[in-house]
Amino acid sequence: MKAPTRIEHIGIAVKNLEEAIAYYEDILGLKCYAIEEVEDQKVKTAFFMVGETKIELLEATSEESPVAKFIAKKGEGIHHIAFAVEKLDSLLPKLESKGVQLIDKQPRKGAEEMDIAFLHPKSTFGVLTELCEK
Ligand code: CMX
Repeated sequence: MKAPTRIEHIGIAVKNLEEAIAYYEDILGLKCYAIEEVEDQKVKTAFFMVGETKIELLEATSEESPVAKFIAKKGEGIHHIAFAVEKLDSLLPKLESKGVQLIDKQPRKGAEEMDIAFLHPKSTFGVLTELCEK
């Protein structure tokens, strides 16, 4: 596989988006440049640029949201890491043939109009991994 080109973003699960945004802006001095709801993922997201990488804050919009389940089980904190990749659609079957458990067998649309696919944390040493392509 061609190696990922960079860490696209780090996803952080929070209970309250507004309170978390205030921390990143007022204490760390970053600027929230976008807030977006991703309906099919049942999350509201807030984005910050840090160099080439983004921080993506995630607040659940429903109790069935993966983020709500994550917080109920593990509490707030780092939820996933997202790598920028090329040719995501042809990459997924290659990963599957190497034994990686795919959550998404086909790329789908995520925040910021990216094509995304998740890999199951059980096959990635405990880290929910997102692959994304602009
Ligand atoms: N990181 C690491 N481990 C995780 C995890 C995470 N974010 N989420 C769940 N797990 C672990 C659980 O702890 C559990 O482990 P054990 O079996 O050892 O207890 C196991 O995975 C199964 O978890 P679960 O609570 O039973 O939850 P589900 O199986 O229903 O779902 C997952 C788990 C990863 C498949 C699901 O959360 C998912 O599909 N995630 C991808 C989509 C997503 O997270 N979207 C939100 C972000 C949207 C965006 O960025 O746009």
